[in-house]
This record gives sequence, structure tokens and C-alpha cells, in this order.
Amino acid sequence: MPKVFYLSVKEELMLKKSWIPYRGTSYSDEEMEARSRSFYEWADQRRSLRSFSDRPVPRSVIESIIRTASTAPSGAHKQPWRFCAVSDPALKKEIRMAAEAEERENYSSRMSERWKKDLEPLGTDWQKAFLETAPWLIVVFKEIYKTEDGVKKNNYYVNESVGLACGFLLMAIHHAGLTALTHTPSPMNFLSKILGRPANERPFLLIPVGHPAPGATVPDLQRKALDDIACFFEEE
Ligand code: IYR
Repeated sequence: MPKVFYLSVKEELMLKKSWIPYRGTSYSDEEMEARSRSFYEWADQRRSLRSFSDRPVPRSVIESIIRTASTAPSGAHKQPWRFCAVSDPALKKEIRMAAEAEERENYSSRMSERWKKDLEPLGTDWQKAFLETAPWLIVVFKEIYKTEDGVKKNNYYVNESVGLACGFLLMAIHHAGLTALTHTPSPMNFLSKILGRPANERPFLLIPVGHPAPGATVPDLQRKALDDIACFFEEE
């Protein structure tokens, strides 16, 4: 049976009045094993996709996905992110044109031969049709500082925080039965201009979201084995 944890009275007294009981759920070892295994197997089905269907996705779904992203932890709880959700075809076209202009340069001269070789298995090129086909583009901005009462205040661990929020966003997209791509046109400042974002926000990731195109395929990639990604340090 799931258990709900409450802080002890002593702990509560030690804390500020505004603190509230932590409500987490704990499980038996067997339940944890089953839950963590099945969550992993479900997460392992997530794939980046470059071919989307134009089937619309309700705005309410995108709103919940963004709310989930914003449950991520952040430095000093500053929540230094802004998610711009774009479904307007004219804006998507403008974004596609600007992204392709940069990518054309990248693929023809800015990227090294080795980089292009590394990308070959992914089948990428400068053309980004998905930026128009996908029903939504979520453009994630990081908030590098905030101005309060005319005073510039720093945020903390901004890249870590926004990276975490994007991870949560991708899992929420997967959970809704949708698919996404983490697209990083470079440089990305055209996104600030097109979307009219203020100077304290910098583009972080461009994430097309939608249903997969009928018959969509993905490269047959292998994920690293546990031994290649983890080290355990346990008492003998
Ligand atoms: N931004 C380019 C190139 C690109 C780079 C990496 I690293 C990728 O994993 C995929 C693509 C593009 O989007 O095509």
C-alpha cells in the first residue's frame, strides 16, 4: 500500500511557518522494482522523430505538457524558463525559413567533416520541413536574469535548470502519446527576434511536437549498456 510521509512535529517546528508537509508515496521493494522497470521500458520507447503528421493537437494538451516541464527543480527555485508554443502557420513558416538559412550555412561550411560524418546515421540535412508540418513548435527560452524594481537579479544554474525542464517536457510529450525532436538550429537568435522575446531571455531549444507521420521510421540506434553509463560504489 502506498504510504504518505509527514514531517515530524519537531521538524515542522524547525521550519518556517510557510512550509507544508511533504506528501510523497513509498512502495515495497517489489513494487519499486516493478515500477522502476516498467517506467524504464516505457521511457526506452521514446525516440526523436523528424517526420510529423499534420494532425492537430489541442492547446490544452500542450498546456499540461508545459505545466509538467515547469515542475522541474531549478536553482533557488527561480524557474528560469519560458515556453513559447507556436501553432500559427505563418510564424512556423517564418521560423522554418530562418532556421533553414542558418542550417544551410552550417551544413555547407560551419560544421566539420567529422561532425557531418557523426550525423550521417541520423539522416539530417539543412532542410527542416518538420518546422511547418508539426502542429506545435515549443521554443524554450532560458531566463538568464530578471529585473525586479529596476534591479537586475541573477538566476542560478540556468542551463542545468532549463535542461531539466526540457527533460520533463520530453517525457510529458511521450506520456501524451506524442513525439518530439530536440532541434538546435545554430545560431538561434532569430527565434528571439521572430517571437519578440526580451533581452533577458535566450533561446535554448526548439522542440517540434506532434503525432508521427504515418509510416514514420527512425534509425535503429542502440543505447549504451548499464555498465557503460553507471559506476556503483557499495560496501563490500
Ligand atoms: N543543428 C543541425 C545539426 C545537428 C546537430 C546535432 I549534435 C544533432 O544531433 C542533429 C543535428 C540540425 O538540426 O540539422
